[in-house]
Amino acid sequence: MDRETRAFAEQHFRDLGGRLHGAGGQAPSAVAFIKEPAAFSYADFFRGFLLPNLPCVFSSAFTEDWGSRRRWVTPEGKPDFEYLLQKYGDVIVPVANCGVQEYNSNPKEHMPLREYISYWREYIQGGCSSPRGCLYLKDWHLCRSPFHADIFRSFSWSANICGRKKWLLFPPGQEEALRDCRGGLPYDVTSPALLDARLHPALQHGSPPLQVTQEAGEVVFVPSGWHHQVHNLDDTISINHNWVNGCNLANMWHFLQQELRAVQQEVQEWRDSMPDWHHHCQVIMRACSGINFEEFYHFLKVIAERRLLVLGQGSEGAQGDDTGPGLGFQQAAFDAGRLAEVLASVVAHPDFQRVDTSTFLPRPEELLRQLQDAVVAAASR
Ligand SMILES: O=C(O)CCC(=O)C(=O)O
Ligand SMILES: [Fe+2]
Repeated sequence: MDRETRAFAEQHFRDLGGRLHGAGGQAPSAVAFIKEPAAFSYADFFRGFLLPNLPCVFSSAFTEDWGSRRRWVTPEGKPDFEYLLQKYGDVIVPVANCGVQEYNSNPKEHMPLREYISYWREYIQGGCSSPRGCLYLKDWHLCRSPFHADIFRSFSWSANICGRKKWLLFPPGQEEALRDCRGGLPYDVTSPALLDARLHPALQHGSPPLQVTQEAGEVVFVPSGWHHQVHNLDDTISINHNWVNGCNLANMWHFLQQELRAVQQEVQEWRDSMPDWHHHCQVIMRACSGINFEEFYHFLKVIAERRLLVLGQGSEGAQGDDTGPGLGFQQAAFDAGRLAEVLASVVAHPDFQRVDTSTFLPRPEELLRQLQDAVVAAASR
């Protein structure tokens, strides 16, 4: 990150004044397409998409030199089953059954990849149908993914190694119009049940989703908190990655607070009769969401300490290149500002104050002070 991008980003968050970035807002009418890798820098991505929290699609030129696009795919553009079998046949893979709904997801089983590929071949030979139903190999996606926003309100990218996908993307907040009369989100936004105004009373206030057809080699960027649903239009292999950075860290913290509130509401009736009710809420939250407030602090700490180290070396001593994606001084300074804002909110949260932090090193208040000092020191650099 260069100095100008950092100044731009810091101004962006000052203008937001603590509001969540990318929540609500006016939806764009189309998803941007980035054609030329040589004409597009990380700073362009940061300013144009990460900060305003908008989706985009990268052309197949961005993945041209990926080994997986050469080795996993036949000259006809189909999955190279022989290669995949030879290379990964014994690997145990998680497979979801798309025909069975389990809450807002699908039940999963585990099997060796060779068993999955033999199913896949049988499915293709059967004209995209199999007596075993529609099985979905998670991470090497095969079928349709139910409607969801990604874990912890992370950003994600998804690259098609081969095959095509249709994406339906809803800007943050627009999922509200899809809720049923009991407040639940749909499993499938294309289901005819959504047209029933008695079941989905708010639908008339919603707008249609942004639609993207992702071709082989293209990469879709899904911003933070955008609900989406994905349909495979072909035999498809994709590689996905999720991440959190300074731009969406506050969204993650907001999401964790919502998750805790949902748990607390669910077990409200035992609040007065259970001596360690708050602790149990943290335990349940961890079981449901994968993380609790203590672990979130640890997550912040690991990220903060690396930034503090880079800032401590000064703008001349930092290892990373300020114009590239690595952790240079300007990036560390921007991140420290975002971390300080989120950590201040964590430290002030009544439920975090109930967590026993006596063995945490550094203590949360101390880490906050270090971050705030580093932000002040870096302000003019
Ligand atoms: O490509 C798919 O099937 C779904 C990808 C996705 O949205 C996810 O893994 O979060
Ligand atoms: Fe997703």
